[in-house]
Amino acid sequence: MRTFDPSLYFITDSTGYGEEEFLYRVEQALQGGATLLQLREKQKSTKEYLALAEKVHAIAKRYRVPLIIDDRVDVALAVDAEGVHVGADDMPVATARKLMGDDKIVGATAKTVPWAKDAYEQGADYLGVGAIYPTTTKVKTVLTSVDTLRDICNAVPIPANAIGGLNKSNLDVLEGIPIAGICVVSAIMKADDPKQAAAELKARAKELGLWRGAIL
Ligand code: TZP
Ligand code: MG
Repeated sequence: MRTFDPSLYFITDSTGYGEEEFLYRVEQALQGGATLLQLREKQKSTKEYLALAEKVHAIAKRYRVPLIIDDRVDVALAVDAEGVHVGADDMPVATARKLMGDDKIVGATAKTVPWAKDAYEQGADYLGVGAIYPTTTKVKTVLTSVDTLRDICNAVPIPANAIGGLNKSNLDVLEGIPIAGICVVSAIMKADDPKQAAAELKARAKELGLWRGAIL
């Protein structure tokens, strides 16, 4: 498994942006300090997903930030991305691991302790846990309590990140929970200034000591 820093995990959403604006925002987020990047596309054809993934990967490489592809192992392998993220409706973690190999990052979604343990046992390198708050990002999810988030962090030895509705003003609820970092979509993607938004999130999360579990 590659080493990675999940502390500020930026997940993209190209909805509503032309490609140039989208790629600019991704780059701004990396300049602002995002440490891990996920390309998340739900509407694109395979051809479109691949083409965008290649462009995003070229940018991410310049900032030495690993690129994770959401849902699609084939797209991840085709662009030699650093990893893939699988959820409940995607390929099982063990299958993704088998196809990706041991040198790539395989992330998984987990909303309960048994689910988290199962993902870990199947070979997941990290977990995304949420939604902590209601989210405006298009996603099929339910809320996960902060108590469950804590239990998951304590139940598995891999980094677990909080996700869902997180922004610089509502991270206090995560204080004292041994997460490895935070995942955000809109707080950066839809910000007036994505670079500043990423930098502020990073500063706030550091203030709260949310960096403890990071794999560096
Ligand atoms: N999984 C759980 S919540 C979520 C995903 C992909 C979306 C998070 O988006 P936002 O905009 O940071 O609430
Ligand atoms: Mg998925």
